[in-house]
Amino acid sequence: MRTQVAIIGAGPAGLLLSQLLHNRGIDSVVLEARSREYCEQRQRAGMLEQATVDVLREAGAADRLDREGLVHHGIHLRFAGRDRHIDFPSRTGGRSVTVYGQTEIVKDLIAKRVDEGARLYFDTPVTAIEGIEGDAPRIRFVRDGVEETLDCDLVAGCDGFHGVSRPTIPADVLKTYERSYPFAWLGVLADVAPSTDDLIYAYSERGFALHSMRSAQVSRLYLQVDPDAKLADWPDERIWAELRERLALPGWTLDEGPISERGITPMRSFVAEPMSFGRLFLAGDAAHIVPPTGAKGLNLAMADVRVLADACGEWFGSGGSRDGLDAYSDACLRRVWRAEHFSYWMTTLLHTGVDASEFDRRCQVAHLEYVADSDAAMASLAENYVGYAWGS
Ligand code: FAS
Ligand code: PHB
Repeated sequence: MRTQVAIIGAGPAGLLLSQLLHNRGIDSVVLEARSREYCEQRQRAGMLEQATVDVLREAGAADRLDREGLVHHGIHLRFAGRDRHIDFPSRTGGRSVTVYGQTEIVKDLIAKRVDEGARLYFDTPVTAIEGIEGDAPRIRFVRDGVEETLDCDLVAGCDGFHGVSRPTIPADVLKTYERSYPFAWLGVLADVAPSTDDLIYAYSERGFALHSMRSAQVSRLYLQVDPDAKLADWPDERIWAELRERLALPGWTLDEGPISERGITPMRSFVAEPMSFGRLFLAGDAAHIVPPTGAKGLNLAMADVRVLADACGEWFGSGGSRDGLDAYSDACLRRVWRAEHFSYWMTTLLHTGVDASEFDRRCQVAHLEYVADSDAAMASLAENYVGYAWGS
């Protein structure tokens, strides 16, 4: 088999890249280890920056997003019996965000790629990437139990944190940066109308809680838990009791309902540099991970892919310029590091480690008070949350 761009992974990064390349007349093959059903039901992100909405529209994959996405004009910071709503448009020159589940983006992109006859193969794990330092990379993969090969001009490593792409970059070239956190998130989907208009980010002595949503009928909620927490220790009653405690505000009640999905996500900050080597280009979680507090993971992946698609357009186009590909890593990393810092800042602002001292806790509340009472601080949070203009 042969193609121009071999894409490893059919998460949001790989699927969007395949569509953007197709729109630029560039052929690709997507190889995905898991099943289509697994990819479509995997509960993850839910908050889209405007730039992400724009690139999905550019890809021609935003019809349902435009119908069903929930535009949000701010968030609530809730702590010490206070609730401060931080408005985005008035603090960012009119910008907002959209709530639309990553599962829905994956479904929309898969449907479009299949409609357009894309070579998109599920249950097809890549086992090796060869020849990235030359001009004829080769991918080895397994399909129906048989090893096959795919020859290509470029390889896009969109295979997430645990994929095979990043380790293909030589150890003496690759540099990684990492921070782990002494807590994780327990996330649930509940069949109950959200009890809030905009998302609530709540700091409490008992730990962080987030009230998000997926639609007018489905709530998405998260609790800070210990890093080694087990779902078995969190029956529904305990989840709702903890959410009620941590989100509590005089005069406000949390509506409960049947929990349909639950999962525990570890919290980590991670960056791999460079994001490219020879003919291999990493995008999305294959290159970087952020704690979900800043709602940046999915948005970073989409931003990487837009840069890569433009660079591929230049290289495969009439000009044949490799400038965009050579600049890819640095162009992405500037945005990645800004999102890494914001995600770290939001996480440490709102979470207390179990071993936090009284001094730490009092400083944290003072920091929250400052953010809630300072227009400058709220403007800074707002402009980071709604996302950065491309290339900034
Ligand atoms: P993905 O991990 O989504 O996709 C990679 C794909 O590559 C997978 O389908 C995998 O099966 C495939 N793959 C791996 N190895 C392969 C191989 N050898 N061969 C072929 N295919 C292979 N972000 C937020 O903004 N908010 C959130 O609340 C949030 N929650 C999250 C919860 C969890 C449990 C996780 C893991 C992540 C969460 N994220 C969140 C971040 C998440 O949304 C990612 O940023 C997003 O999925 C990144 O997309 P991709 O880079 O496409 O990687
Ligand atoms: C979500 O809706 O899944 C979500 C929203 C905002 C976050 C994290 C997750 O910061």
